Amino acid sequence: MARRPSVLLTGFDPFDREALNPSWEAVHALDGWQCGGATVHARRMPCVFGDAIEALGRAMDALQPRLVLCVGQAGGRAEITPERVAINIDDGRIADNAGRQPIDRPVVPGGPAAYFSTLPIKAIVRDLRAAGIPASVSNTAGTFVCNHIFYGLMHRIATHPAPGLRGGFIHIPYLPEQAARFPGAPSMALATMTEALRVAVATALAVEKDVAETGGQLH
Ligand code: PCA
Repeated sequence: MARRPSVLLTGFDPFDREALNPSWEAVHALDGWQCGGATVHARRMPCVFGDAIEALGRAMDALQPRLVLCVGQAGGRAEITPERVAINIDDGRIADNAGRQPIDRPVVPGGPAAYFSTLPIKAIVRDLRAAGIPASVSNTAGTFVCNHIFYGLMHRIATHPAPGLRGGFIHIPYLPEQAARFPGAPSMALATMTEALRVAVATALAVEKDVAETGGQLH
C-alpha cells in the first residue's frame, strides 16, 4: 500500500535570549494530526544559518512531503502572517544561536533574487479571518534565519521538483508570556496559533489556485 501523503511542519528553537519559540510550541501540538488524507509531521529546526537549511533538507528527504510549511516567531507582529516572498539575502541584525551573523551574503550564491511562496496565501488569510483569527499577508520575511530557511525551501523545490510539492512560510506573534516582558507588544494565545496552523494546512491542501483578494500594502 502506498504510504500516506505527509505534510512537514517546522518550528524553530528559541533564539535571542527567549526561553521558548511559539513556532515550535504550535507546530509540535500538530504532530501526528491527520488532515485531508495526509499525516502532519512536526520537526524542530536550529535557529542557525546554514544548519537550518540542512536540517530541513534531511527532514524532506526522510518524509518526502507533498506540503512543507515552515513557521517562525515574528515578535512585535499582531497577526498570523503568511509570507509572500523569500529573498536571497542573509543579513543578521543579531547573531544566530551559533554566533553566526552574516551580513549581505546570498543564501544561495548565484540563486535568483527571490522566490514566491507556492502556498495559497490569500486563501489562507481569508480562511483565518473567517475563523476569527487575525491574519494578513506579509511582504517581507526579514533577512534572518526565517527568510533563510524559506529561501532554502523554495530553492530546493525549484531545483528538485516533485509532483504537486508546495511550500511556504508563516510568521506568528509572541506568546502572551513572552510579550509580558515587552510592555505594549502584541501577542496571541498558543491555542489560537495552533488553530491558525490547522486552518493554514487544511487550506493549503484544499486550494489549488489562490484567490484574487486584496492583500497588498502601499509601503
Ligand atoms: N524567527 C526568526 C528566526 C527563528 C524564528 O522563529 C526570524 O524571523 O528570522
